[in-house]
Amino acid sequence: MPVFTTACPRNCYSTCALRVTVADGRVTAIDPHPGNLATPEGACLKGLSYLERVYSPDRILQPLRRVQEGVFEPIGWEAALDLIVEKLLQATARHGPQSVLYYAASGTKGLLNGCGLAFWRAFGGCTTTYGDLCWPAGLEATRLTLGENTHSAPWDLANARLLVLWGKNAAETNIHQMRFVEQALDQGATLVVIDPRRTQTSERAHLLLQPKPGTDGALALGVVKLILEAGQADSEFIETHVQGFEPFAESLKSWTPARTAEVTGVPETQLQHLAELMGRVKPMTICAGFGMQRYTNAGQSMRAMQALLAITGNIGKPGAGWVYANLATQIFGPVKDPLGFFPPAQPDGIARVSISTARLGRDMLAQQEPPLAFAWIERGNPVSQNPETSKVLEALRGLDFRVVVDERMTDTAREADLILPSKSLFEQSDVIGAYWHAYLQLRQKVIEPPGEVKPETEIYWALGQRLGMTETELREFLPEPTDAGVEAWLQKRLDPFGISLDQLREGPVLVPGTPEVAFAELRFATPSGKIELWSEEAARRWQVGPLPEYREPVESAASSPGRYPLHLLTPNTKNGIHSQFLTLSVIRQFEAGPALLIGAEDAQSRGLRPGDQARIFNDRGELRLPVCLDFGLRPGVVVVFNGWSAQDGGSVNLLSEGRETDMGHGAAFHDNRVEVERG
Ligand SMILES: Nc1nc2c(c(=O)[nH]1)N[C@H]1C(S)=C(S)[C@@H](COP(=O)(O)OP(=O)(O)OC[C@H]3O[C@@H](n4cnc5c(=O)[nH]c(N)nc54)[C@H](O)[C@@H]3O)O[C@H]1N2
Ligand SMILES: Nc1nc2c(c(=O)[nH]1)N[C@H]1C(S)=C(S)[C@@H](COP(=O)(O)OP(=O)(O)OC[C@H]3O[C@@H](n4cnc5c(=O)[nH]c(N)nc54)[C@H](O)[C@@H]3O)O[C@H]1N2
Ligand SMILES: [Mo]
Repeated sequence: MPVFTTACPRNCYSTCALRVTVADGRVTAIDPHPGNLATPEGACLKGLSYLERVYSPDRILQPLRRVQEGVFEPIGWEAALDLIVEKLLQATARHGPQSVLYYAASGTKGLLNGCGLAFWRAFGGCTTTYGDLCWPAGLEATRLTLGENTHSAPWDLANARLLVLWGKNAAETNIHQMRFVEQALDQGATLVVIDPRRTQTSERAHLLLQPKPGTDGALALGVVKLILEAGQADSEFIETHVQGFEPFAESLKSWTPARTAEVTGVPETQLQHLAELMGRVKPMTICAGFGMQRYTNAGQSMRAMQALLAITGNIGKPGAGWVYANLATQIFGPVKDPLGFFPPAQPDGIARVSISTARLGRDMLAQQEPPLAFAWIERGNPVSQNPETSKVLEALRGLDFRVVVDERMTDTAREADLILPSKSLFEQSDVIGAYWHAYLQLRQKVIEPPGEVKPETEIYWALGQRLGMTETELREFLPEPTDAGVEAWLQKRLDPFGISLDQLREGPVLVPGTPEVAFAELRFATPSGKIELWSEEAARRWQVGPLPEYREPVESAASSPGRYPLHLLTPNTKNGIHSQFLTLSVIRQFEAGPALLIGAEDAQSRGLRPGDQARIFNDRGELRLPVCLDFGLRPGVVVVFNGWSAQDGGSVNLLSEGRETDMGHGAAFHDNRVEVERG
């Protein structure tokens, strides 16, 4: 039976290499691929569940047209494309091409994703979004401090003597990283976890700090001050490689242990303990997750955390450094995007890049000259995943026509006039990068698309032809709609790097020149060439202080006391990727459905018992969910995981506000306070 090399393209750190067995045109087994040294254990439950997902009866296999709310009926491709052309021409005749919104998010990785925006440019223009739901505050904070987003090879973690998993729940969101954490622990390393809740990751920790949400910046500044006072800074390293140390040290005066403890809620003894470890134990790696950069003060917090590495000289050495996101595989300029989920590139007047992803609903509603009339949504589920669901719904419902390209019925697809079926990972080849390891991988076509499914590039090709584009024009930005056409298109992009598709068919290939240890030469692509604690650019570009400073999150106990006393966190499920996988029966065995996680004291004071129905609300909306006691939560913090559908009752973004992070145009999902009552 044929066995193929491929890789999981989900928006997830691990981006596992896979070996897939195909029998009679059907995928029958998914096994580990030893060629990816970061993921030798192979797929997690989600990856294994493709055996169900790809063949699931829930999959959409033909275009569907909405006949009334919630009711869709099949429509042939010819009629579907005719209808799209009619509606596009209507919209452009009235308001011009920028009345078309093109929205794409992170449903799958791949170089071919770039064809979407290229098509809408060739169409004559569109309106699209800037920013990103996922990681940009941390990316920007890292770029400002270290000059670029890179980190040491995943396996270098095993060399750390002190490991800090800060706002990162690797045991559930980057499962393969735990292998290297375990290796470090076996060699006697100390593990610190910093998270307002206890997680599967913190079970392995020697020290768990549970700060108030959104106070990590204060925590970092307070600990820096303790390390400096103990005389444990690495003066030589600071002198040679750090910009702005003196004003930074000066700025920390007010961060006494007492004040740090009060702001963060972390007891002074624990602050002392952390400072003592960080001052003494080397090398130290900080693995920063994406959780604590979903706040209005997030970029500044991430800069403050990096200062801990700078003052202790923990950069550029084995086992030391900052592990956030590794963009080593971003090599395909000018639109550098092998992940295919960076914000659309350069405003050029044709693509009007005017809508903030974080404020999608509000900005769509506010859009004039021209107003929006038509939306094309692919690889995204904004009704579920973008902040402020009620505004997103209002904006979508106000349009004349909506097309959604997806594998299955989602909260967003339900709003569509026309749903177009999308391919699965096994049904078209593409080249994918990653953001944790530095492997380029081939997501290989191993089966034919089922039913009437067409990959997006083929949909665009057919649509382009109907709109009067010639084959020569289409070839400018699209692969020809055949397997050979796709392969030729991909090979052309790989050529400059001396990598062949045949090589990728054998196994993953490390991007040439990727270092094992990041910044080993201690050269930084910042304006000063040093690690920048003082960043003029931060101040100029984002109107924050040039030094990392702490500001209260917009919604915190201190800034909005009283009415909404509970802080709502909405992290990721272990067995889903955002809104994906959660409908599958194999996954449902482990993820029962959405629930409110609440600590015993907070539940008791509201008369709530396990299994009761709770109303979780704020000024933006409400949810009704069963109560589940969680003894690992910091008091005052409640949790509802993101990704559950409206049908499951889990539209958690009804409660969040469309609000950007302080830098990078990210979404401040966790800057969110609620009250809970029986109901
Ligand atoms: N409250 C709250 N909200 C959050 C977060 C949070 O922490 N809290 N996290 C945020 C983060 S980090 C992220 S990255 C976003 C994710 O936001 P999205 O990227 O919008 O969410 P997903 O559910 O991963 O995927 C969107 C859709 O892509 C579809 N899809 C998958 N493969 C393909 C394909 O090949 N073609 C097409 N056309 N469609 C495909 C899937 O079926 C799915 O419906 O959510 C954000 N939302
Ligand atoms: N299983 C699974 N894996 C995934 C995903 C998924 O949906 N499911 N999504 C992928 C994507 S797109 C992303 S962005 C990554 C995200 O990967 P992670 O960053 O690990 O995930 P999150 O769940 O967003 O947040 C991590 C932790 O941050 C904590 N946190 C929240 N607020 C704060 C705070 O103020 N301070 C501190 N110190 N901690 C805080 C949360 O409690 C949570 O445990 O995971 C990727 N991998
Ligand atoms: Mo994300």
